[in-house]
Amino acid sequence: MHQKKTERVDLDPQETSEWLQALDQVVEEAGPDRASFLLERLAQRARNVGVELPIQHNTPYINTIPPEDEVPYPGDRALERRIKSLTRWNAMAMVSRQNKFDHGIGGHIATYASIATLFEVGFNHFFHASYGQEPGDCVYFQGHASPGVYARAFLEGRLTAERLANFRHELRDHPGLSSYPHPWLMPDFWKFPTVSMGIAPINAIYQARFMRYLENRGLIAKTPRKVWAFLGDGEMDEPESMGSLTLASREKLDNLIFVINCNLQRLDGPVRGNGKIIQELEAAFLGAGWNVIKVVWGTDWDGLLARDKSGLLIKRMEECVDGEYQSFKAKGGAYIRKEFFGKYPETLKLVEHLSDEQVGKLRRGGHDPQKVFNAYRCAVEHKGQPTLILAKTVKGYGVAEIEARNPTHQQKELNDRSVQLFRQRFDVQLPEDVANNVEFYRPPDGSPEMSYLHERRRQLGGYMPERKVAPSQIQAPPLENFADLMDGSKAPHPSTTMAFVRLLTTLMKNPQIGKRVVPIIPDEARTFGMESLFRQFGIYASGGQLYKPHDADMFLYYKEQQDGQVLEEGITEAGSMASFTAAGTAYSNYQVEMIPFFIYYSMFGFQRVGDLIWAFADARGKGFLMGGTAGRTTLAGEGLQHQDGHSLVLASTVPTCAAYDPAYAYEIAVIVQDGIRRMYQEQEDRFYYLTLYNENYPMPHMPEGVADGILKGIYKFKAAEKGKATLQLFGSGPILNEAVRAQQILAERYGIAADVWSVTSYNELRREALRTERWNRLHPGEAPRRPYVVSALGAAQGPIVAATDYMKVVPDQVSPWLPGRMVTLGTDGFGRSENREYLRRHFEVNAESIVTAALSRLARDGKFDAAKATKAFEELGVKTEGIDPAMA
Ligand SMILES: Cc1ncc(C[n+]2csc(CCOP(=O)(O)OP(=O)(O)O)c2C)c(N)n1
Ligand SMILES: [Mg+2]
Repeated sequence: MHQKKTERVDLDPQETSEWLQALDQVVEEAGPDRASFLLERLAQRARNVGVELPIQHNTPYINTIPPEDEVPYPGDRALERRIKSLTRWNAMAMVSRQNKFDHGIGGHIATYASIATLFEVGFNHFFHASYGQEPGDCVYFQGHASPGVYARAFLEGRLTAERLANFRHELRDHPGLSSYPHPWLMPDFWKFPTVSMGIAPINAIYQARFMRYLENRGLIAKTPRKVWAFLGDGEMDEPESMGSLTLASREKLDNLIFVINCNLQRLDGPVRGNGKIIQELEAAFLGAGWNVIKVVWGTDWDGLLARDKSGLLIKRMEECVDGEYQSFKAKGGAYIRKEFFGKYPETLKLVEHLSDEQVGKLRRGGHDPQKVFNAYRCAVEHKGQPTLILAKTVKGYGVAEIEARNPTHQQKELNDRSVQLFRQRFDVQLPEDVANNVEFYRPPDGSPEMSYLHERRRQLGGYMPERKVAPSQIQAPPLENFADLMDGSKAPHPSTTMAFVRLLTTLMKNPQIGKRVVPIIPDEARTFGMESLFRQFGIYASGGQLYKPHDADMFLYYKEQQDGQVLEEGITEAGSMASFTAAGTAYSNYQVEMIPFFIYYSMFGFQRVGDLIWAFADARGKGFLMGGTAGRTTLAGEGLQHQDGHSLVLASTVPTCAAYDPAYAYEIAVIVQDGIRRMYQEQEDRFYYLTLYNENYPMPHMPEGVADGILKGIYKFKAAEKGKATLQLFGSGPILNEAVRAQQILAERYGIAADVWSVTSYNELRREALRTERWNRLHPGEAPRRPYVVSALGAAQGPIVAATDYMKVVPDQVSPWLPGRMVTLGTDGFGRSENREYLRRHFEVNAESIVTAALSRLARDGKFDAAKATKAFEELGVKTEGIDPAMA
């Protein structure tokens, strides 16, 4: 039995000391590399003879880069400090002033106070706005540190004082500044929405991966470009933050640098009061295969560590938990001397030459430009792995009274005394009146600090952040290109999913735009019949295919290649969405327009990764989300967790998302073709969501003159065969076929003529109607305009029965403009494992339910005999006393 580590006692201190001395001697005489080699050999031998080795995923709680490996700081520290102090001042002034003026408007002081050095070293030495003619680095700025980014842009002369004064006032006559990084609100400035915690880390990982994809496919030039992601330590608790770490190491993304601002606090209190967040994250990232650089202590500590021969200083550093580290900063020098150094006489002695004030000011690594610079330098030079920098900082750094206090995150306003202390602390050089009135300040042009600042940015290729849009490079192929979708199907008939795969293949073969198409699939290609893409276009694999696939002798084998086009993501909708985001915003980040199609189980889209989709919209992303195996009754067998009856409802909440529920192949062709035209040719900031189903049925030939209706959301698909219709039937997706069957039953068995309409998008119909209604409301003196849904129906008579494989609220979206006419049938409630016939009967969306709903309604209107209507339920097998599926 091995002894547990905690129970181990030193049985022979003499022997221990000899081993340690031997090691010291090797280090001294042959250097650390030799020592490391010997230890490795020893470990190997130990394992071979059955000695249990402790798994070590932590290094000591000190800086990863020893002082002797540092290079001197290349910049002018004094000038950089003045620039940083002014940025701190303007950021603080911006938030504080605005909250005095407009109480409760919000903003954050403490976060930027902690991250300022981490940003400034980057701005002065690392963040490239461009590499020659090529676009530069992608920098994800920690969202609620935005005041500091604005303050710097103000110093650079890119934002006016008026603009700063209008922080969080975006709806006035003058332009304001958005609270957080939102490309939607500041399209010339912000590139990456980051403030929803967890979005930046996952998007940054996939951004770095997509950069490689574009390089490997020859679509962009290879440059030393990096992805920098500045993240909060609290933020790392989000599952999205750490969920894709191994992708980054597997893909050897040495173009990716995470900088985690470890200020030890989140909103309410300590991130890990009882532990150490830096050590926890180090272990996790090391385990995931990252290069980890810890920046724990500032230069002031180097001397103390060097003088500490007892080893007790490191021991003390290791044994304190973050809750204590927070208190040290909150309570100041005397407290630190007593509680930290005072634990051992040896450590207390180390600081006897320092005053309490000096002890209080012993800096943490993330506030020391020398340490930060060296960490960034090593990160940028590191090859073969992504790098994580763990920078220890103080939340609310330098802001008296709130430094390291639990409520610091929420602090919005500073009193006069705090403002003056802040000024002294950072030695902010300002004219007196500017200081007293807490005004914004930019030194005159030509002053040393302004010249320095501009020169640094010139060296780094321009200012950041800045968002630019490439001129349109894409022409949508004409509809005729998709003839096989337009001309109707022959047996065996396809599903809309199969029709889409044909369309995608056609698009990918298009000589002009084919190479820009990015199919993204989270391990679902076979479900959607897309495996043929693997062989035809290759699966992207940065290292190529290192094995012979077992199916190599088959036509459609599993082909991985370095310039493969398909992103086979594995089972991660969040990761796939992050790829979709990188691809759908490449037109601004790389000046290359890409057309992503993300094909997934519709149930696991909006509901699972809705926040990532929202951020995609904010980022003005373009592309097609394709919700496969859609429809609560069309996806047979799979049951409650898979059957989607509400993604269209969720899609309707995203302003730039045009959502469609097509029934037939030609509808898909029309929507996708026009989508490419609008998004790329016309450069509209919108994207598409299309449902795709797996039911096979005949695809009709596209009728004349319906394209406009398909795009706007409704067209008449099949007029009543005999007589003038006194009833209208709306259908969408495969349920349109049920409406057609209902039309037939109504005519043959009940003598009622009905028209059938294909409703491709209630969402779009509603939006258009709302726009029209708004115009009418705002122009009471002018002739009212008619919403499209009303004019499309024209003189069509009678009530409307709308049936959908989605919730009733989807068709109900248009009922305000069709007052009193709509009867809606939909799939509210939990799904079931069943076949389509039973599912549609259960949810009351089959043809029989449509017929009985129509008769019931006509009877209530006095247009049909009530007794006959009642009997029809029995005749057609529609239960009247069963349980309501909405709650079943
Ligand atoms: C998904 C999500 N949940 C909650 C919030 C609200 N929120 C904003 S900042 C914050 C605390 C952030 O702590 P940390 O990441 O440590 O950043 P710090 O300000 O300490 O640098 C929270 C909870 C959010 N923005 N996003
Ligand atoms: Mg924090």
